[in-house]
Amino acid sequence: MKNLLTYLPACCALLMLASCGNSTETTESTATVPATDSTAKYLSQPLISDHYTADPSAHVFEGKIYIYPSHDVESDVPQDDLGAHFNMMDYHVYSMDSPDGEITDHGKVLGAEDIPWAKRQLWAPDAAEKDGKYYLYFPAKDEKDIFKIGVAVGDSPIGPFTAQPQPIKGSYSIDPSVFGDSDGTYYMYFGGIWGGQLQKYRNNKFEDKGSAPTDGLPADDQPALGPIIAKMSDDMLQFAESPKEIKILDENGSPILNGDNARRFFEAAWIHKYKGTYYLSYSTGDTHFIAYATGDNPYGPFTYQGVVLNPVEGWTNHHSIVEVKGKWFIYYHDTQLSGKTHLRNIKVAELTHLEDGSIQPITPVE
Ligand code: FUB
Repeated sequence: MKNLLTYLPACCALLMLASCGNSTETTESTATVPATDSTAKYLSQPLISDHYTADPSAHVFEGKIYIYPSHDVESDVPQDDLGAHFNMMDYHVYSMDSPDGEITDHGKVLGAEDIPWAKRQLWAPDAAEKDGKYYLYFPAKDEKDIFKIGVAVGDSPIGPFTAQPQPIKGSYSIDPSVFGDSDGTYYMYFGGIWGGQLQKYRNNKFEDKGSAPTDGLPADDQPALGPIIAKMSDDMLQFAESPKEIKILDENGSPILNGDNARRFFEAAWIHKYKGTYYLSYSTGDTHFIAYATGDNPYGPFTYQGVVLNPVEGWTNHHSIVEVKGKWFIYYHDTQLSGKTHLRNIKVAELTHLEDGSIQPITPVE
């Protein structure tokens, strides 16, 4: 009975989705299903409602918005604190002419079966364009259940993408995001703690200190782990340097500490550049914020500034920030359609930089 009740919201959502008609490749940006919490007031409605999507990385390529999310699926893997139930096996690509327009599902562009080294858990991806080629970056667990980051190459933003036979040399952990700076240099930011395994590494070396989510984390009065950055090689297929840890500092110039859960880095690093300043935004994980810190170069250090996105419905919070025709938007996800942490739906909202360069915090649900 308990199982049935647990699955009921998702089943209802799916039944209602089915009744929305033949779930075509194109979906209206206005959801036609009711909220799982009928009293909740959502800032935005799900962009996709015929399957589950999360961790949306949005970019403008060739004048159009392309979105590269995770493809959430139900699976028989039991829930745990390492996120084993996030057992995704493929990626779709979506496009929109404008953030308030229709969204087009371009279908599956890469699956675990196409990636020689990947076994399971295809988590949050990102994409980049260079010289007319498109690169889809993704984390996945290998045969030994260790997260690595791979890349697949295509000739168009919607693929098809062909995976490289091996993961990027020296890559580890999850949540790659690739930022192309105005001087033509590309950098990958990556890393995530707990199930994302970042706490198992120091100075790029694997040091397994146990299997609990917090084993390997610094003590609470020590600097928190930061996201990792590496410059990409000219061919975008490898790191051009040894990855480095990014420092996130507080207002006094001291490192944010591991015990400062409301401000320390957890996962989902994303960079955008606004008026010459680099904005590093990231999820604080168990406190569920998208926070941001600013710096004057891609490597940081970055100084904590505040919250971009308050907690969404669901446990995870993961976003991207993109400029579209002079306006800024945040793509994010919540669990409005399913009520389940691992079955999410992507959304979009406008983001405002205030006169002083700070970001006006967004509240996704009230
Ligand atoms: O989607 C799986 C994981 O959940 C992502 O990699 C994390 O950022 C979190 O959103």
